Order: sequence, then structure tokens, then C-alpha cells
Amino acid sequence: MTSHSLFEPTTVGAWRLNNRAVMAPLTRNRAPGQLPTAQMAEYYAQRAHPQHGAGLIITEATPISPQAHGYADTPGIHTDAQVAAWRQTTDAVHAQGGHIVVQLWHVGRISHVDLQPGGQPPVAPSAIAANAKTYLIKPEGGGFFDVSPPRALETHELPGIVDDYRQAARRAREAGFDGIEIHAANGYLLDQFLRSGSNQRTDAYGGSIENRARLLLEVMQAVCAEIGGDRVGIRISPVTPSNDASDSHPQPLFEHVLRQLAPLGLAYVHVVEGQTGGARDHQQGEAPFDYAALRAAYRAAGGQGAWMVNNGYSAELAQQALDSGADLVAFGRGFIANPDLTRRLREALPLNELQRATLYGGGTQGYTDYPLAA
Ligand code: 8OZ
Repeated sequence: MTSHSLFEPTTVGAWRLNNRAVMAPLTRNRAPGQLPTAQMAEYYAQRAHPQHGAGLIITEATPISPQAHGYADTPGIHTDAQVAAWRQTTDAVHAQGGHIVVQLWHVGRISHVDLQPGGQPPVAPSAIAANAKTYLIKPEGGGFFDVSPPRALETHELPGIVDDYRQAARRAREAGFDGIEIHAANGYLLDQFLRSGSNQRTDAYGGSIENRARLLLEVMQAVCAEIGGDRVGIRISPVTPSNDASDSHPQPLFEHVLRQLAPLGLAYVHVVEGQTGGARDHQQGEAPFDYAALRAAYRAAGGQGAWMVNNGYSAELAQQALDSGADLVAFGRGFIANPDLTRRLREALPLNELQRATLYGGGTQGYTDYPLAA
């Protein structure tokens, strides 16, 4: 196996990337009226510099339909106005020589009646409420609130959801994105279908591993047919407990998913290792999750997509991952606070401190005002 450097160009799917450092998807709640802004374009462009920034930027999670929203002020990709507004971001990133994909999102049960069309309950595989919170902006200010109890989707509604993903992929291309990432992680709709703790369906989309994976695979096939597998990535988080996600046998579940995805010719597979934003060795099920076995299952089935790892990576851990066969490393908090994170890692420069109070909602402070290294 040849070893890679984080700082070298590489080919992934349809793209020639400037380096192997990826800006992870990061929800920032700065899109009033669900519309991407000029300020967002500036934020992403700051992180797209060929030598200093990310080789690939993954946008914040982006809802594919009105029903897919679950947090205040997240930017959609389901209207013509949103497509036109995203153009500011894709043009600004491309002007820097960067690449950007949009992360397509349906929150499922992680939502609130205040954000749902007609004040209806959120939708889910089964009518099981999550023990989770969502971010809402009320007249008195922004904060986290319990999610609303969901209703179970009818089987006949599922083709419509697959079609919403397909339409969003088409709109992503119209908006000038280099591709898309399907958000199948962190306890949102597709992950809710995958994992037994949130899926108690008795139709062809529940029960066995094959059935629980069905909706995700239909979505992946639809978006690959729409824009080409070499412009599509997927994000999974096999053991995260985020948003009340749980499954007692994640290893066979996710190995099945990746074997089924192998023929699609994906650009990349993005794996959150452990608890999203938390412990890398978090365990669900009887044994520690074996990520090497997951990758081996994908490769044995013919999967050639780049292998992207994520969760709390330092420069040193990143190099170890690349040495043992990963192709890309995604950094989240590092890129929030350091638009020039790649340069800082390369030159071992100190990092800016993350300002937690400005993560969700607000203006330019803690968003576009993090300084470059001297
Ligand atoms: C933090 C706050 C709100 C949403 C995820 C989209 O966990 C998110 C998210 C993260 O994937």
C-alpha cells in the first residue's frame, strides 16, 4: 500500500482535489428563511484556498424538502430561490479553486411541529419519539428544545421521499455544486430506517437488515442515476448515539449497506468513527466496531470510492489513518475556527480556539471573523 500525505492533490470520483483534508459538514443556523446567504458564501470561500484550506468542502446539512427541516435557519435545496442563492457559495468556492458538495438531509423524527408544514408531526419509520433536542429560534432567542413525537410514514409515501432526494440532487447540479453527500448518519431519517431502535416497521422497509437498508439503497440508486455515482458520497456513523440512534448489531448492518453500495461507483464513503463529536471508542453492540472490517467488506465487494474518516482527528492521527489506507480526512471543529487549517496542520502552527457560543445562529462573529495565521 502506498502511503499518502494529507497535503498532496488527489483524484476522488469526478474531482481533482488540492489536498486530502476535507471540511466536514457543520450546521451553523445562519440561513434566515431557509435561504443561503452571501455571508455563507464568504465563510465557505475562506476555507477553499488551494494551499491553506480544504481540498473538499461538504456543506452544512441541507434539507431536501419542507418536511425534511428540523432546525431553525438551515438552508434548503428544494426551491428555485434556494438554488439561485446557493450559486453565491458555489461560485465563490470555485473562484478560489476549491471543490464543494452539498450534504442532502432529511431529519425524520428530529424535528418540531413549529418547523413542519402545516404544523404537522414530523415523519419517521415508526411512531417512536426520540429522546433528543433540536435548535429553534423563538421570539426570546435561539435555544434547544425537545423534538416532537413523530408519525410513521406509510409505505406508499416512501417513493416520494426517494424522489425528493433525486430532485435535490438535480438542483445541486443546477446550483453549481461539484456533487452531493447523502446524510445517512447521526440519527436522521435514513439512519432511523437503518437502526433497529427507531425502525419497528413490518413492511419491506423494516425487520431484517436487508429491509432496514432498503430506503437508503433506493435513495443512493436514485441520486447516482440522476448525477452519476462519481459525484456522490455518503456519510454514515455506525455506532453514534446522536439523536437517540441505536442498534445492537451495527457491524453486520453497515457491512451489508457498504456491500450493496459497492457497485454504484461512489466518489467516497465518509465514516464518523465513534460518537459524533465525542469519544472515538464509543461502543454500541457487543463488541467494539471494526472499521477496518467495514472497509474490507466494501473493497471485497468491489467498492472503489475514497475512504474518508472523521471524528476528532489531529494532524498526527490523520497521518496514521492515511498510512493505514484511508484516502481523505474530514475535520469539523478545526475548520470552523481555522479557515487555513490545512496550512496550520502542514506547518504545525497553533490553532485558533473554537468559540462555542457562536456555533449555532448569529452573525459574522465566530463565523467569518476567525483570523488566518500570520
Ligand atoms: C449539530 C447541530 C444540529 C445539526 C448532524 C446535522 O449532527 C447535524 C447537526 C449537528 O449531522
